[in-house]
Amino acid sequence: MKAKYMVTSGFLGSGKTTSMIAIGRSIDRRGLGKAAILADDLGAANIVDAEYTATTDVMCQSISGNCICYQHENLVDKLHQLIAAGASVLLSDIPGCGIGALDNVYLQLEEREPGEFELMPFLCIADPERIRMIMPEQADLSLPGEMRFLLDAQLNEADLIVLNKIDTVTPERREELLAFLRGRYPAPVLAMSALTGEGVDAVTDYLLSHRSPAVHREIGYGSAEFIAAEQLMCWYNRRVFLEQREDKPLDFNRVFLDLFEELRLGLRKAGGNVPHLKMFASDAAAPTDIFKASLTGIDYEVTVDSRLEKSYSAISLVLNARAVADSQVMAALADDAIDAVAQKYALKVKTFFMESFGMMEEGKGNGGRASKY
Ligand SMILES: Nc1nc2c(ncn2[C@@H]2O[C@H](COP(=O)(O)OP(=O)(O)O)[C@@H](O)[C@H]2O)c(=O)[nH]1
Ligand SMILES: [Mg+2]
Repeated sequence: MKAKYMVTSGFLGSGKTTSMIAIGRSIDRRGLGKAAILADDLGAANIVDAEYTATTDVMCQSISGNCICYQHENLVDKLHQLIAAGASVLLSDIPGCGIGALDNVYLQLEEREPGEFELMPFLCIADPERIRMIMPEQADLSLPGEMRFLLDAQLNEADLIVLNKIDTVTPERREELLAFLRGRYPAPVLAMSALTGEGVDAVTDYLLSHRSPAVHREIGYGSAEFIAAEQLMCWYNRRVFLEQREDKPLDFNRVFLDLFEELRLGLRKAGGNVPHLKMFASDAAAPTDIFKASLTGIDYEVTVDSRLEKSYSAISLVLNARAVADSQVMAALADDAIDAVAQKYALKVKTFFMESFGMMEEGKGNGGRASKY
């Protein structure tokens, strides 16, 4: 039987990773196939989503360095590896600040690997809080107005829209949000909570029983508005090893939550924001003891998805920020935030990996710029 393949889009923090895990579990639990997740992100390595997904019971692989839109051969290679390992339903995401995967992934697969995969509906995950920005109220969520273009284009690109996080809204509000989405976008709209599982089986059944028409939709990919939005974003990935100076056991949950607060303060001072800031840490000996948390904007509470049960005298932390800030400003304020908690908890900090880059910034690769003079 041909393997099924799906791409999930949706704004930063809307719940793409959580949804793929929930959908994957729904498939595996009900014996509808063998699910596998291909976690995609920008940056070279040390990606929270990939680290976290690997600790779940769903089969997974990661693809990093760039969006799956721009690495066709590598994508096809990874999909074949998952199929060889027994997967029959392949779920992958895109990094959450972008659009264009319908053309760059689905249409490319149809053209270059005809008949190889059965393309499931191109899914867009919508967050009840975030879509307030594009609803008539035009809510100001301390994010630049340019982000509205991305939210809108992602929803226009979809074959299926899923309103996620319905556990966070009243039934009346849910109906309002559904009516808005149904009135504005061409795709059918379903609702679920990837967290509680409500509606997940119905979404999964829809995805498994429908196919993507895989036709181009004009959504302004590459337009001036697209570039204006992308130019505001930076990616920051870091791995640090934190060691208590006297080798005393420490509750690292507290350290990480303080670090979130330091980063929030730094971003606020710099006039920036962070649509998604994630941290992951786990026990080296038994990766069942996990810290995983997200902040989806400086005005929100931190969501702790998993806390460490045990104390440690040293632990390795992966920190990913998808921020609205200059990349060097982000790097500097992250340094300050880490210094502050290191001082508070008497920690020695060893950085094993760090990268910080603007989405459209020059200087990421080789090559210089000729002087204008
Ligand atoms: N309350 C609630 N939180 C959710 C739900 N789905 C995801 N989240 C949380 O939202 C945050 C971002 O989720 P994630 O899957 O990492 O988003 P992504 O950036 O789109 O991949 C995490 O803290 C999740 O636990 C949901 O259905 N309900
Ligand atoms: Mg994710």
